[in-house]
Amino acid sequence: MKIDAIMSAMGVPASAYQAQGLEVFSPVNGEKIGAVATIQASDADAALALSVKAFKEWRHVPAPKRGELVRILGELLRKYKQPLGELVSMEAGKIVQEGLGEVQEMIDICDFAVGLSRQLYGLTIASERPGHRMAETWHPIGVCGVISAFNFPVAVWSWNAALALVCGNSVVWKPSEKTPLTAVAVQAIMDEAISLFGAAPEGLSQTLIGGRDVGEVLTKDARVGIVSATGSTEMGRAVGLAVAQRFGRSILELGGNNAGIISETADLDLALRGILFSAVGTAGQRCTTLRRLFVHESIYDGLVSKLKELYGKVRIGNPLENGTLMGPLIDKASFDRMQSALASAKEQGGQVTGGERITVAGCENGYYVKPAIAEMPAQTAIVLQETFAPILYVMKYTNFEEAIEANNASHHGLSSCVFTTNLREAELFTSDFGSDCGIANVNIGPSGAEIGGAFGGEKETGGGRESGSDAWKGYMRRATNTINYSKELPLAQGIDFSL
Ligand code: UN1
Repeated sequence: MKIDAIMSAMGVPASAYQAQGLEVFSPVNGEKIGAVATIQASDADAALALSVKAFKEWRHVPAPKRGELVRILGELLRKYKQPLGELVSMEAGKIVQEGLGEVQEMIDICDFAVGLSRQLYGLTIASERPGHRMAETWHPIGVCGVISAFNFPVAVWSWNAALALVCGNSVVWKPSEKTPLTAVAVQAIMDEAISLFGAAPEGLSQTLIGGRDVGEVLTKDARVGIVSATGSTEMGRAVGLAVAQRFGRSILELGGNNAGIISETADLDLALRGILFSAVGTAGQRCTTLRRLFVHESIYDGLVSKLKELYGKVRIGNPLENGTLMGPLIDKASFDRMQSALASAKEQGGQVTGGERITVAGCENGYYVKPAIAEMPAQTAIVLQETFAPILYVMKYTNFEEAIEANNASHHGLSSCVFTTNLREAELFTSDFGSDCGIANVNIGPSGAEIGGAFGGEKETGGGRESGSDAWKGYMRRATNTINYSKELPLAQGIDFSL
């Protein structure tokens, strides 16, 4: 079977994916592709104890040396890019190009983290007192718990793990129950990296496959210094509250109800291509997927009719086959949610094109759909709800400031974009009065972010930042040091405390 070839190419033993426990069904055709052993919440205790022990050793390893482990991981990911990308495609249902892209993101963040391992810079601060020096130093926190979702089953782990490891933390990963096979494969690759590295403590990076209760251990146990969680807003609310309850730190990357504004000055060819990839790509199952579109009334009819034409040309089918652009939804529940959202859209005055289930030969049990365009009279309740499916709500606007307001009316604040050739509009969109999202793009869709920028967003998106820029600071604790190298003890604030 194909899965055996894929797994053996990465050195994953059959016992790891043909075990007893959680059964895995491919969204491509509904076939069972493996089963993995799971743990109970009670077993997580030992894993955390080991992780704490590993952290205490790992923090003694100099950061550039820690970077060496991540460099080896990046090299192995280059070596296994093809099989791992295909496995992502089989288990998550995204097209192979996007499965490979996801592994590329892993490679990119490894490279970034290796460079970072020599750049965990702190500040030197001017002291108001003579003979004093102030500094800001950065230190590892401890165990970093990673909770990830099905749609980016491997990249999200790497964004967190690569940074956490160079920062001197240990890592415990609870992957989505929908995608445990890719987690098993990534853990095997990590284990290989650790053995090539030679001197990493046991349990430095662990994967715990289990149910929600296992994730809850990570959120509630004070030994987990940072919890980085990606998933629904509902999940993030539970995680955020549990972690806050014990004053732990959380990095939350939750939903997005991302919008695009298409100005009357937009380069329409560019805009159409941008809309298509970000609304239809990954079958609408990225948290950065384009879900709401505000089109200037003067170009609305032409743009929407061209968009419908393009939608009709999207090759929907087996994501493992060359040339396919859109694969299936992850499961039946996802399909049902899409259908109910489309029914609500109609009830709320929308005109829906597409959205029906289609049969793909050889993949009859997969949930394949036509991507949907819902032309809405206004931003109704359903438009303001994130549905993790390829539904694009399209609306007209007259005034650019109103379009920005409409963009910001979402409860979420992850990603956004404007297509315009008007400098004023572009600058306004990215200004203090512009998009309120963590990502605000010009002449490029809202999805497909590079790892070099900080990734995350505001409001119900959770506020966390991962991957590039200074997101590494989220994985370290900051200390302010005041050092007195004088023979006096002057007090700050001008206080005289002499006897
Ligand atoms: C996600 O869907 O969880 O911007 C993240 C993008 C990717 C990340 C998506 N780099 O589309």
